[in-house]
Amino acid sequence: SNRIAVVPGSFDPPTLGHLDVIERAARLYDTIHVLVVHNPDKQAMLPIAQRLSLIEQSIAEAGIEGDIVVASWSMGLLVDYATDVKAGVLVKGIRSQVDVAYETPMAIVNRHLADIETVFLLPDPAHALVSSSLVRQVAGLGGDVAPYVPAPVARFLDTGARGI
Ligand code: COD
Repeated sequence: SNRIAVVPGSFDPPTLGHLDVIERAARLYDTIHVLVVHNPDKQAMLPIAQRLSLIEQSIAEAGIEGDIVVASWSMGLLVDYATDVKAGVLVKGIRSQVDVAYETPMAIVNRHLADIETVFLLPDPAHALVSSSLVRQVAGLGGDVAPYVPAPVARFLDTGARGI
């Protein structure tokens, strides 16, 4: 259905940019599935279960309303999950030309594979430069990530998640 959307990502860790996309997608669709997907192109920092828990806490603490399912997926194609939950749309954020280049072929393949449309949201300028990889770098070097991430993520990264 076009009233059900999947908002997929690595969310490693979830950032304020992610939360902005989630909040806006929740306003656009009746039900959204925030889906944590393992990205084989990236070296992971947090286990999937930890990312799930941080997203759930962040959504709750930000008071984001709507029918929001948080789940993870490692069983194959992203569109297989979307088809399973009867979602007709994937929602992604586009920060730059780099994101456009990365997302365009995936959007075309996902439409051909399963007739799933991809809807792109432009970021809020306040969060346009925030990325999980930036947060991983700053956290790894002992810097303060509080300006870039929801409070539950900042607390978690502060209290020893850096593997010390
Ligand atoms: N502002 C707005 N949007 C943002 C921001 C920000 N500051 N930061 C990130 N976003 C957006 C990203 O553009 C993306 O849309 C989403 O939030 C998630 O970002 P990440 O970095 O957590 O996740 P990615 O980019 O690693 O994406 C992982 C996916 C699993 C979604 C991606 O790899 C994918 O779609 N894979 C498809 C797997 C598959 O089925 N392959 C076969 C067919 S192509």
